[in-house]
Amino acid sequence: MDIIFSPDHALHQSPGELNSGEFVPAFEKPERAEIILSRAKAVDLGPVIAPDPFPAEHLTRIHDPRMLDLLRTGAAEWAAQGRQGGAFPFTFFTRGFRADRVPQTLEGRLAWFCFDAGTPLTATSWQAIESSAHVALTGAAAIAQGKRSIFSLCRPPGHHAGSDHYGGYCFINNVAVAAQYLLDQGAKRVAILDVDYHHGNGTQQIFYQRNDVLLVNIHATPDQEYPYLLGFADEPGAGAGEGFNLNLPLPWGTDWAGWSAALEAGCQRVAEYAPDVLLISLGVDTYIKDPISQFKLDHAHFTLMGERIAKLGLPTQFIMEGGYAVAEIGVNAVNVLTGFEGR
Ligand code: OKP
Ligand code: ZN
Repeated sequence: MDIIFSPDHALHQSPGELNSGEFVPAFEKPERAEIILSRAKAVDLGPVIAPDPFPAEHLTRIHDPRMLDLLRTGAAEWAAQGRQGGAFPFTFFTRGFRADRVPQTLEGRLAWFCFDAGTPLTATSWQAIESSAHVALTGAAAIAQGKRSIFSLCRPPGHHAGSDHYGGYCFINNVAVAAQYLLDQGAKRVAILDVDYHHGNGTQQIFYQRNDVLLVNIHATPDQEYPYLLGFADEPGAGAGEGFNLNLPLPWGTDWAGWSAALEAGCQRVAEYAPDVLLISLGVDTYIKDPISQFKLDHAHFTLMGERIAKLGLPTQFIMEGGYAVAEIGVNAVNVLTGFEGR
């Protein structure tokens, strides 16, 4: 399986995040991608290929250009105002605030577009953010040209980023950009299976009213877990999209028995949809030792996950999302891929 990877991911290095009332070192750090890449090389997964450049219109197909402007220039503006560290919001947009005008100040735009205190912009973040989207697009282009499987080793991740909001360590929704690219290249139906521990709220928001993208999400219930505000079972899609969003929330403590039952249900829905292409939002923070998660999957379960996905028999693009047990993240992510390959 070809691996799409850019060393530019390391240009995004979060200075830290607010966690339980304290500013702590970021969980989403550059070592994550390097360790996955090392493991992929160690098992000879396939050639490592650099991303191609793509025109910005592939990003504006999914995202508000004003949000992309903020991601591109916000950190420089922050520094020009004499501030150190990453550009974080201090206030957050919510019900009751003016929904009809995007502010002009940097503080106002951060409040408008960013939804949490864990997703700072630094001086060189944009290059990493854009390269991550290009890693997804390059993988999608390979699938459009007939490849049966691809691993897009994206970093930073993307599934929490919506059309006009970002957070959860995510800036551009890489899997959504890839899905739209595949549709633009002629695919009629694309399925996304999100196996990250956290609900992919951004991906859901982007495709909620559409039936050309089926989204299946397996995740910790928002009754207990981030992102808290979306990802419940009673979110079937709306309008033309009704029936094309399937949330499979699970409680803290879920082990392979519970998780694999949800995977089975999700795979059956994907098979019924009969997509042209399958995209996997591949988070491995379901791992038992993940530092911010509460599921109980172990190394061998990731192999089984890949095997089950392979049984769908679809052209499949894996797109990296979360996973924070840095030492073990390589084994877990690559086990999904070797499981998929049946080895
Ligand atoms: C991104 B992805 C930890 C706070 C966690 C954000 C989690 C984002 C996860 N106490 N806050 O889905 O892996
Ligand atoms: Zn996650």
